[in-house]
Amino acid sequence: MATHRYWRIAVTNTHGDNVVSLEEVEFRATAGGADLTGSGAALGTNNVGYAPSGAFDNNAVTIWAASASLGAEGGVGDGNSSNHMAWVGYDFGAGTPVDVREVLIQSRAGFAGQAPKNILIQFSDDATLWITAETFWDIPAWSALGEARIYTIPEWMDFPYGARRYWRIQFSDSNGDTYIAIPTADFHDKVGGRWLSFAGTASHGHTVGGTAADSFDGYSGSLWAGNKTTWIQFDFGAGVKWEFAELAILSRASPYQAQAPKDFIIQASDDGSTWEDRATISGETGWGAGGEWRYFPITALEPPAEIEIAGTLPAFEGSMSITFDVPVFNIAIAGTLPEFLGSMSIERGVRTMGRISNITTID
Ligand SMILES: [Ca+2]
Ligand SMILES: [Ca+2]
Repeated sequence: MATHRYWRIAVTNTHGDNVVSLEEVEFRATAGGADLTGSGAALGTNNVGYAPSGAFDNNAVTIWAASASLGAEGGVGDGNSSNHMAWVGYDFGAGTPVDVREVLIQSRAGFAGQAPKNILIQFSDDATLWITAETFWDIPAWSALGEARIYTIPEWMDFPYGARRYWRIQFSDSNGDTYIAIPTADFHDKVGGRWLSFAGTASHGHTVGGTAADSFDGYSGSLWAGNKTTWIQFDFGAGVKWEFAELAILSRASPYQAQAPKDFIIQASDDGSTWEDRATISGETGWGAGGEWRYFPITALEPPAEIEIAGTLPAFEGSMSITFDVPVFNIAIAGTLPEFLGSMSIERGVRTMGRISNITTID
């Protein structure tokens, strides 16, 4: 249960139009539950004369619409850093935060191209820092008649174990050139995901052309280039963390294929100074002449096991061992440990995760 004052739907691509529009949005606490909106205030991007309130008035005739210049390259960006994303949301009011677990989206009749294709469901406590609760990519085309669809939001517990604020690409070699050039580098929260570096700060170690922001803008028409042993990184901002599933890189087209990266390490950090390696890529040669997308998997960090002993250990003689094949970082004993002879050890070994209860005999 995680309640928040503000919730929104952020759209990073449509089904072809540079304007996104919706007839209605409902935020719900449970599947099929009542719409939580009504007593608060609508908010969102409002730049084409269709205010966010049109999405929350229970009237299909009124719409919310906003320009987002989304169509240039499948919504991954258009090179205009201030104009990537449109969003519509709701302020549930001070002191009355809500936990949204289901969202209904009603598309606009007659304007299927304005229906969302990539969306993020986000929450905030101050309407400034927005945390992404769930993403939906490559949403299928919507009926031209207008259509209501339901999206389920998982319970928000915390950032994933390996989520980090800073992500970096540390290069060590190119495909033959003195420099590496990167038109597009997208970190994806899921395999096949989409551009997410819409809010934050890019930086680089060295440049001979462009800035790292040109690599992280989701737009192939701009690029950063620097020496082949430097780095580019993205700071997603204070309070925001991501655990990524893959890095997508678009190489530079002919005659600059030699500026594609060959060897590099994907790194993550919480403070921008201490880095952990998340993926090591080597021997990436043969990039296509037209510019080529390649996708590099990033393995999620597995959290250490956490275990709770909830039962009462009986008195016994002999020894008892509890073994794990992963590091154990927290053991909570909620029951009573009796006096016993012998020894008890907790070691790495056969994996047992979760709660141990109903302990009767241990020999
Ligand atoms: Ca409406
Ligand atoms: Ca670019």
